[in-house]
Amino acid sequence: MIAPDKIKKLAVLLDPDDTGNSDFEGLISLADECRVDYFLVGGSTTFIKPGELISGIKKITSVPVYIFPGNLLQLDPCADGILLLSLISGRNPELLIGNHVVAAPQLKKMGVDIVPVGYILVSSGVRSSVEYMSQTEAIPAGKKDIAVATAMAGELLGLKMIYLEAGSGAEYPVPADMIAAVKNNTSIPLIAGGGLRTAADVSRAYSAGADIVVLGNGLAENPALLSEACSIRDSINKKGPA
Ligand code: 1GP
Repeated sequence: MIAPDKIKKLAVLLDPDDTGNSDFEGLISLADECRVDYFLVGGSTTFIKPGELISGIKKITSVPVYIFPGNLLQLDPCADGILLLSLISGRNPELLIGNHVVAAPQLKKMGVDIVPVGYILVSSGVRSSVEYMSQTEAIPAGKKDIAVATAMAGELLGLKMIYLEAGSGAEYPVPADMIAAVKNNTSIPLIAGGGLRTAADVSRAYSAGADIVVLGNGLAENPALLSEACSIRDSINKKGPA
């Protein structure tokens, strides 16, 4: 996944719990037409196993599907890969190493692409579901030096990507100056997500240095955002690296 090839990428996050509520088929077809780069499946408050949704995605498109696990119930061999998240902004040992120990034998057997990711939660003002579910504290949005040091530590520990996360449905996305500071001080690919609702939000995240932008709730509120985000990605990629 996600080679450090300087090409901006777009990922769509689908939560199996929302399968009955949303027009996922329409969204998946649109994502296929727009040549979205990845689907992420999962979430911190997901209670339904992801297998059925992953199979449904695979009937419609060949876009790779990565599990974005909020808990150990969300592992599934139908996926192309898994973001092996270590919640490095927090100090919950289960989410730093405990769950990984439990899952490791199954992960090895699954034979899918496993991407070790340093997951950094940033506060967007209101306490997010992921903060509550993970029993961790987010880094304050104004403390970019802490986010940078955390990302640096993740890179030094050998993690392959950093995910700067404001939390699903966050009121405010991760500030652009924090994205830029993390990007300028690390050399692994950077994912940004949480609370991105407009084309301007997407543009700002890419311009600040995000290699991959993740859209979730914003698409349910405004499906047109998907093609707008793809156009922004394509136009930046056409211009080439800054
Ligand atoms: C959440 O970063 C993802 O983990 C996407 O967030 O649903 O707010 O787009 P949204």
